[in-house]
Amino acid sequence: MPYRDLREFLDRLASTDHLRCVQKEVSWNLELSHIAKVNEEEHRGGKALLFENITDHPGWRVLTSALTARERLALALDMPTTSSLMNLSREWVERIKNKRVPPQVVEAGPVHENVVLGDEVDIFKLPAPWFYPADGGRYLGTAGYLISRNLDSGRLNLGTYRLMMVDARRAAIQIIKAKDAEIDLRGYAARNEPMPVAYVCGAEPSLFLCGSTLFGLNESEYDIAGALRGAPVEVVKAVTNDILVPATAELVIEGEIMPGETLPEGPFGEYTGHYSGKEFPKEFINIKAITYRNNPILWSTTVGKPVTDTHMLMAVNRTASLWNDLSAMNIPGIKAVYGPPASAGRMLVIISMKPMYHGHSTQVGLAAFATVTGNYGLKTVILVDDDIDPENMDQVMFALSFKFQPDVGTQIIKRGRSTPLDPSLPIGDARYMTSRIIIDCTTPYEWKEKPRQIYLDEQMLKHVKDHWDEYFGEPVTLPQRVADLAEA
Ligand SMILES: Cc1cc2nc3c(=O)[nH]c(=O)nc-3n(C[C@H](O)[C@H](O)[C@H](O)COP(=O)(O)O)c2cc1C
Ligand SMILES: [Mn+2]
Repeated sequence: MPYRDLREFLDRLASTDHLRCVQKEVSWNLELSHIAKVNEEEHRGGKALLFENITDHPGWRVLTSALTARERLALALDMPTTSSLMNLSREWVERIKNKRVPPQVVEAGPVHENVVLGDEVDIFKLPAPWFYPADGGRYLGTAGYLISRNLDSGRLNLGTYRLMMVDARRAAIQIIKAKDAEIDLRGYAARNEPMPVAYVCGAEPSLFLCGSTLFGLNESEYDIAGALRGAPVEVVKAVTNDILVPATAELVIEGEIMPGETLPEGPFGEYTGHYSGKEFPKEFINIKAITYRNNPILWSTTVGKPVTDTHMLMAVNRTASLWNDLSAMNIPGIKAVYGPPASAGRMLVIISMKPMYHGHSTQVGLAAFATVTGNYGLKTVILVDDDIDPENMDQVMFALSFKFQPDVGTQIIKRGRSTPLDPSLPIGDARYMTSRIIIDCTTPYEWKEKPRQIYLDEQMLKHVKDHWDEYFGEPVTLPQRVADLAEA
């Protein structure tokens, strides 16, 4: 059964021992984020944290680290907690393949239990954390998403763009060039009209997972989230405009973005492990209303240095969208695709494949860069043979060490689309373009005589496993990969 709201997901985390509630008073000013970061780093993803007593903000709760562990990402997608990240991505691809489930409009929802309008609005009453020392302000939107409508097609877009509080009724938003909401904004700019928007902080988890995934410009993340969770998302009309918002959202900020009007925003400690910045002025939301549930929860993520839940969820959703795009190209021989969390699933990916014709591996590398997902900021594609598990870093290092020749195995591509947050590029406009590299560790198709890998003898392996407890008095606990490497 899909989760109705964020609370049902948290109940599931609590019942599986994945949630810790923090009752002690905690300051929004660095303390909250630092507790979350230590929790995430010291305990391999830690547990999800629900802060229930935040200085200056009685009645509010803040959720962090919701998706920092693989098991919790699996629970968010209602998958077995034993699933690997790559399995989760594969399941994602299957669930949304040729399937869209539009949202269902309902009359009313708990998101409107509390409505604050006009001059009454003061976003500094919301418990937004100050995350890192050199940040430019308090970030209200980290695990949130902006909903905007395209004037030509009418489609509603959900996009996760960071949101910094500026003053009582203004919040600056970082919508990077050519993101869907920026394209939507161009339509309003042509008419010199403000773009009505809503910003959601905290709802059923598949919405956040989709809000931070690149789909085509004309796709509504609502329809994809519906397919991913297996039921339509229930939405209600916003109070002050015609945007549809999740009926069970914890907190929604309604307002308008005026094209061309900008404010300083940032710096902010980003997922690249570096601050990014004030160098680009940003649009801002002129806030008209705030609506929230009783006993509300603000969902936040620490972003920052890998690995946080931002990196974990991007490993799953970027791998899924890249895999999905590659599948649509009908290239044979691709076995698995994996963008590891430390690369946020997007700067570096590993693809396993079986070379079937001359130039096949180069085709796969170039195809990855040409997809909607890969085109945006992907720098490194590592190609490995199909007996390497891309999620097993020992096996990937083995391939890089013993199956890779730097001269013939490397191809460099220039002038691709970059993310302006990439700290390996000089600050400024140079950050919009990146080079790319294919690191090809596959055994060349054209080699007549191929080096022979060692595989265990299938029959003897079975015999040994079957008799394991006779040798050692306990059942077999061999690593999965020994079995995977046995020659089929
Ligand atoms: C936690 C988190 C924060 C993000 N912050 C931003 C941001 O500030 N600006 C941005 O353009 N993209 C940001 N992204 C990436 C976008 O969410 C992603 O590119 C998404 O595809 C945007 O939606 P769109 O494709 O509908 O434009 C963030 C992703 C995550 C997971
Ligand atoms: Mn989109």
